[in-house]
Amino acid sequence: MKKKIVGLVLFGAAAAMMTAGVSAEDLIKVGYAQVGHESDWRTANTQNYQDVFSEENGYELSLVDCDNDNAAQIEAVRNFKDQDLDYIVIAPIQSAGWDTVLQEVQDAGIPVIIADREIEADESLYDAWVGTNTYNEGVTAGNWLAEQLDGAEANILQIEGSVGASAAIGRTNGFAEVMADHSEWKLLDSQSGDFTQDGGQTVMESFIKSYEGQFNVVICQNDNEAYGAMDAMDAAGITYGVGGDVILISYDATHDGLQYTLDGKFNLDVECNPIQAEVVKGVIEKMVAGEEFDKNTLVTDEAFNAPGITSEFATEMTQEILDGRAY
Ligand code: GYE
Repeated sequence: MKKKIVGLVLFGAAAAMMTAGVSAEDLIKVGYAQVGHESDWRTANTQNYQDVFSEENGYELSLVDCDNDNAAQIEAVRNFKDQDLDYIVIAPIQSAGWDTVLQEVQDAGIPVIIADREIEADESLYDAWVGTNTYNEGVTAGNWLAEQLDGAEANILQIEGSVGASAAIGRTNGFAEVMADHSEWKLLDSQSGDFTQDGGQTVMESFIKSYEGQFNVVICQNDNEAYGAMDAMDAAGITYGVGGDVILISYDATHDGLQYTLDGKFNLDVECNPIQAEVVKGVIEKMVAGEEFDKNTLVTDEAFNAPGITSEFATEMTQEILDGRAY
């Protein structure tokens, strides 16, 4: 046992020496065109990339916060190409409009990994994709609602994510797929809150003006929008969550979202895992080594509901689950 520990210490020291010996030219240069800083999910995702693509791990990361500006993101990718970085990772703000710049990057011979969201482009224009299945997340929300309502009527308000983002499109379409089987459900309105807390609050305030007393389900396509919607409902004296007038469903399952789920303020939080950088690094390592890699890697998610709710589609939230979260 003692020997083993000594061995580990020596290995650690050797690894540190090796790291110290890595010159700047040896670092693998990765550009990450990040969406922005619109949500807690995004903050966790950025932090995860900074932790994983560290100099210690052999990388020089250029992370550009594109502030949810599609044109700025395309420009960032073009700059990465001009700087001749080794690998380019893109979390696409919009799903459309990528063909030209991807072709330019391909012509320059730089491998591209699409991460987090999806794009509407031919698969030949990028090398790999790593992300979550937001369509399935929408289906999960729908299935859970159907199970819980068990035939009762639903008058639904939906606050969508950013217009044109695959995460919003997927969640909207997945939920709509389930809704199509429920004539007792009515979607009163569905508007974009841009994946932000302010956006969620503004949309909810206007929903309350138009539909007060008429709705019993609110679906927010991320946790931050749900925090804004809660503020708007609090101000209007509308109760939500377990025992409330309104069933509140959210997506992301970031730390605070899960705390609200544990507290019974969210009925359901459908997870979307932001911890994806290690998977992207794995793909890049295979590319560096000239090994085969998966074209598409799905980061899996689950769903969590408030304590006391039994569901085939979600896990009951506990303090233990919350304590075990890394973000
Ligand atoms: O749900 C939201 C973020 O693309 C899956 O973007 C991601 C979404 C996430 O702003 O909070």
